[in-house]
Amino acid sequence: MPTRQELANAIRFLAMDAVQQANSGHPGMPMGMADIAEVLWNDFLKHNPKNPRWMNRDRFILSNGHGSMLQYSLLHLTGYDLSMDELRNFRQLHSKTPGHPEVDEAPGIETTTGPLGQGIANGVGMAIAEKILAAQFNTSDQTIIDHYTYVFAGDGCLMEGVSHESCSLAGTWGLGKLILFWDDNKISIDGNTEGWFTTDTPKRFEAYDWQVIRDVDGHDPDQIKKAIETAQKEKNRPTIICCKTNIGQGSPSFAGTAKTHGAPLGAEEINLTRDHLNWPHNPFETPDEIEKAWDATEKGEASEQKWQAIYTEYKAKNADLAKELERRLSGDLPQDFSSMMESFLKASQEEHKDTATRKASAAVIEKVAKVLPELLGGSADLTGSNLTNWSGTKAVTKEDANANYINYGVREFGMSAIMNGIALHGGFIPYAGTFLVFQTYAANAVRMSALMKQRVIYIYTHDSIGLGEDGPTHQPVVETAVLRMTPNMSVWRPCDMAETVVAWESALESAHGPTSLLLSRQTLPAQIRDAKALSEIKKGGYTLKECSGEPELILMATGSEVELAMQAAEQLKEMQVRVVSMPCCEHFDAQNETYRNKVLPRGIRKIAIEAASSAPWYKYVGSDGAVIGLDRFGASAPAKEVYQECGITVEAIVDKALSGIPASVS
Ligand SMILES: Cc1ncc(C[n+]2csc(CCOP(=O)(O)OP(=O)(O)O)c2C)c(N)n1
Repeated sequence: MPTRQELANAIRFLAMDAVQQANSGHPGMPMGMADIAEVLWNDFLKHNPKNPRWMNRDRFILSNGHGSMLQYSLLHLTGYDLSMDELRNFRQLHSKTPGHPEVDEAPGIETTTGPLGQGIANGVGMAIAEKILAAQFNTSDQTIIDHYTYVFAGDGCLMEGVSHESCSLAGTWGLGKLILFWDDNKISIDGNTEGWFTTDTPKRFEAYDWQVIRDVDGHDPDQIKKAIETAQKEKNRPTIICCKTNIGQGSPSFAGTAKTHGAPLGAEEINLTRDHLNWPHNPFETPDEIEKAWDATEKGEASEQKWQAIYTEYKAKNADLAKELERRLSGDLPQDFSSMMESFLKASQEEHKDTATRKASAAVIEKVAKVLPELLGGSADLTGSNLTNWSGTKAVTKEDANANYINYGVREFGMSAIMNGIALHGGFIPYAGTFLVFQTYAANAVRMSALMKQRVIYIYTHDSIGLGEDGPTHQPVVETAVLRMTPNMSVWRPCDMAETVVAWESALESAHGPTSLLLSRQTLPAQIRDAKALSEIKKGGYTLKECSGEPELILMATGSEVELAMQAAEQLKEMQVRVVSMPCCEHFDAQNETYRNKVLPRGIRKIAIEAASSAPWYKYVGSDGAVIGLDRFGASAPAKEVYQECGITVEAIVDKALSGIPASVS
């Protein structure tokens, strides 16, 4: 039987060899955390390498994702479908081993990590998802959802503010099955952290109401094992295991220094390390007996089968619950969902009621939440403004997780990264709100939702200068454009109730990507639509008001500015003016060319109106068109006056239309 040290050394050498071969990467962290990983994966982690999607697997997250070779080595060694060739191809194009772990590339990667700190927040999201799902589906005599979430994190992750936001919440929620390993090696890129990270981390986590296990020697398997056992015994608090480690452990010349953090050790040093650790094997060669000892396929199958037996019984006793659980985990909406939404859309159009689109969104939530128990709502302390709650809202508490709403507190970044974790866990469609202007606080987590193609629904209310008196600190300018420029993100800015219904439906049906719903604080008039226009909303852009002949001018707008375009068209009676409502540019762009050319024919002058950065509109209006946008900060005053001040008015549209002067911005 190989020793634990030898098992851990297998990780060390794979990491060193792969980084050397790629001539880039981070060997120090995998070498430093190898012993911790060895104990966790061999003695505790419940997983099945042959079925990485097993619903009750423990979740493992490498928040310090730069140490990706640690995770790739573990996946390879334990028997996931990740060959040695993939390790040889570390960081190469189209390999399953990109520089940082990416979900859906290698099997067994639970989340994409690399932006430090967010992995911890993803872990908090997965752990709260587990707790809620367990409360909803376990019965008094059968436990089918019951897994741990293990997170590895370094000093960098803990320096990041998002770790505070999310770990504070984890303590409040009492996430007893969340276990965080802190790689306390006192090294980050700039060197020894004594100049920039002197926080008393154990005290910090005690203040969050975590169980803190201090001073564990991260190279002593017995101490690590004992710490994990202690962590598992604590049911009501998350645990942080503070592991003292040596970055680059095993490297005779560089261990303990920043030199091992992010560069190959070099052939000479690797050879010295081979001698030092008594590892007489070639690069990428792991001796059979060590490979065998690592192989977790049999143990994994047995573990899943044991669970499967319980689940089979559960299914027999609770057929409906099991069916619902499977539906929720598959991400499918109930069968009659789209027909329900179709009738709802028709009724909304017929009702023809003026409303703020945030209120329209609340009405949609009220309708859909009743049939979608997977909806897990929330707000960053703006529930009364975002209107993200509904009559059946029940907030998650430490004592009662059988709930559907999360009061995230004032933590936009944490909220967004936690929602990513919830979506990745499965069983939920997370949505949550804040003001659009605070989107930038959370921007990198929103970007990660898009990169990971997760169904996360962002409710961004107070979407423009139309919010009025709160002034320019609260009035978004660039956010809409930035969201639109984000790949895989759908951005809807509806103009009334009917468009809000379609926006929500699209967000819910968008199983492979996030959606941002940009909603007005102020009341907007309901627009008149015939059946054709109503059915075309989902195309993202459509003719809302047609002229009698060939249009001479097309006014295009979104959200609150659609009404300005409609009024301007009224005043421009002498001209043939078409009004196009464009609630979702991404959906419009995805239509075929015939449709796009029909709505926005070439050669016809176009003016786009939106109270946000003008940049996204030039591709539509062309060189002879114009954009009436907002390329300045707003002002503090009643909404109407701010619109006047910023030059986004019916008169400005009419002037621009009549002047016929091409392409200038307000
Ligand atoms: C948000 C974010 N900022 C910066 C980086 C670049 N970066 C990668 S690793 C690292 C230092 C991390 O230090 P630590 O967590 O102590 O890792 P170790 O040196 O122990 O490997 C930095 C700044 C990043 N990946 N994410």
